[in-house]
Amino acid sequence: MKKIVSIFIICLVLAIPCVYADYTVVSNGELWDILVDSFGNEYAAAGIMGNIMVESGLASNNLENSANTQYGVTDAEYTAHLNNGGEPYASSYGYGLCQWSAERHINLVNYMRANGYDVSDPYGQMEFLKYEFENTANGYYSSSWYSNLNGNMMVNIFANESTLLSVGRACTAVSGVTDEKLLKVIGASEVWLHGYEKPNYQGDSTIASRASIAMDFYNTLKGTSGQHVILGDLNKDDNINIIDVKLLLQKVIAGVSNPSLKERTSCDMNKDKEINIIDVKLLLQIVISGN
Ligand SMILES: [Ca+2]
Ligand SMILES: [Ca+2]
Ligand SMILES: [Ca+2]
Repeated sequence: MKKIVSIFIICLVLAIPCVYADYTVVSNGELWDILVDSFGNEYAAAGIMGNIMVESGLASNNLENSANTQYGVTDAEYTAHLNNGGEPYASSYGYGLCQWSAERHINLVNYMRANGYDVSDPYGQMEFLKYEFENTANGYYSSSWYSNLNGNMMVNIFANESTLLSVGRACTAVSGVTDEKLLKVIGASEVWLHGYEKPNYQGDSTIASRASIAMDFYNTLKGTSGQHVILGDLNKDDNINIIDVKLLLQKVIAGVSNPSLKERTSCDMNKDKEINIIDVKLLLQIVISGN
């Protein structure tokens, strides 16, 4: 009998029509949650966000503005072109949250396609960022230890607060900061700049401006990680209801063997890194109980 009731509920839920929301819009808080989840602490998240802000203005469909002019194409039009399978003809310019350019622009497009993402999906881009971080050798800052860094070392540095603090303390481009937490943010921002982002100019003014923005993000968002992405809100309409249950059930029926970052942050109700019928049950219970 219990089985029959369960099957009846599944059929009922699957019969509900649903509409997907726009996945390409990401709030500062949401990005903060994603980065803290990916890199393990708020200093790294702030350091990365300060850099990304300068690169793209946190717009995940942003094609470098000089390419918009050169090719006479808007960010939305170029994104649609890529999503329709077109060649990344503007690849010598930056695209996306980190303004990936040249072969990294092409690698991003290939990664997003291979993993079923809209190329401008901020979750997919943050997943690519982590992938690139861990799999690509980095560092050309030949006068220092940055020249020897690779992706895994970068991950370890971000996870090591004492290293971030010592880099922040040694940073002469930013003066007057004594708070240890802010010094760690400065350290994360600088490691990101020299070890990963590597823009053409990495001098004091670049270091200082990016660290300043990173500290602003830290001061605004510290202590709020995990509060911005609504667990169980699969269609991102800021509500949890039966439509989300349906989407999760469909996902579980289709099978999720290796959950993506987006799937983990929105679907893994019991945070056991697996997405299965237990998560559907937990979400259904929340919807039924009304909270
Ligand atoms: Ca643009
Ligand atoms: Ca929802
Ligand atoms: Ca789970």
